[in-house]
Amino acid sequence: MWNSRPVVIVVAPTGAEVTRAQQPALPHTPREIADSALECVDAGASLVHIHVREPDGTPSANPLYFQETVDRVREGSDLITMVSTGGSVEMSIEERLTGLDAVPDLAGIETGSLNFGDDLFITSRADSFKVGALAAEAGVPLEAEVFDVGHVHSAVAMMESGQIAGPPRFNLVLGVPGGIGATPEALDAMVRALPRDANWTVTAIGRHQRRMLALGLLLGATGIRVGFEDNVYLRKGVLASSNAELVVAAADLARSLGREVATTEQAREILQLPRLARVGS
Ligand code: KMH
Ligand code: ZN
Repeated sequence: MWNSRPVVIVVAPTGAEVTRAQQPALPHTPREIADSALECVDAGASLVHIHVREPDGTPSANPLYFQETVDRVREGSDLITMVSTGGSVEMSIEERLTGLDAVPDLAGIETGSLNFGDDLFITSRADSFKVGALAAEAGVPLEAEVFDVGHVHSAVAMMESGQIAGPPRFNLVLGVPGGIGATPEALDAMVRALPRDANWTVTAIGRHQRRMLALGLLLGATGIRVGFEDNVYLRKGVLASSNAELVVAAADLARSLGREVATTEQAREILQLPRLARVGS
């Protein structure tokens, strides 16, 4: 299903796993994370996927860091703010929920568990229900972060039963060691499991990222994701100098394949998120 709509470019500036030893430009503080996201606006990003860290780079669940990051992004742009409730493999589900306090435009929700490299990344059904209920209470729309086909099935069931409020939004994450692979067959299997009217973004980890994003664009993905959370390289052997450089490359890729790049306003419409209420408008 070809998608003639502009593509939403998502930037994930820091994540929880990458280190400054791997990527010297990795942002740590709320100011650094927000500044890095803001640099990506002119490059073509319309949505920022937020994790926060301690100043020394340790993954953090401090709600004040989420609040400061969201506030800074909103002060400087119309970017859609999305907080992770995946956090890091070390965090309890309670810690993973703290980003919701910032009342972002969107939050992720995990709908299953997997091996995550050498670690376990556990999200029980009860955990998902907790995230779904708290997001509903806070009025924060959700996107399912799915790492395998079973997670898609579980998310669909939770959407149908109302535990995850609609409309259906998915981020298909390919290539986590322990999750589904970054292959055309894997992407096809994930897409086939989606509801017909779903919005879906492609995220791919590591060296197969570019071709999987390209394939997603050709198959009609709503969005593609780049940023240091997923890949620190611009191309083989060349570290990216910034998240913005990765967004520029993603936008070039989209345009080269016949997809326009969504503005923040278009992205809100595509993802069925409320338009921004600006003072005086
Ligand atoms: N850091 C991973 C364990 C998400 O943001 O929803 C979880 C993650 C997924 O990054
Ligand atoms: Zn994440």
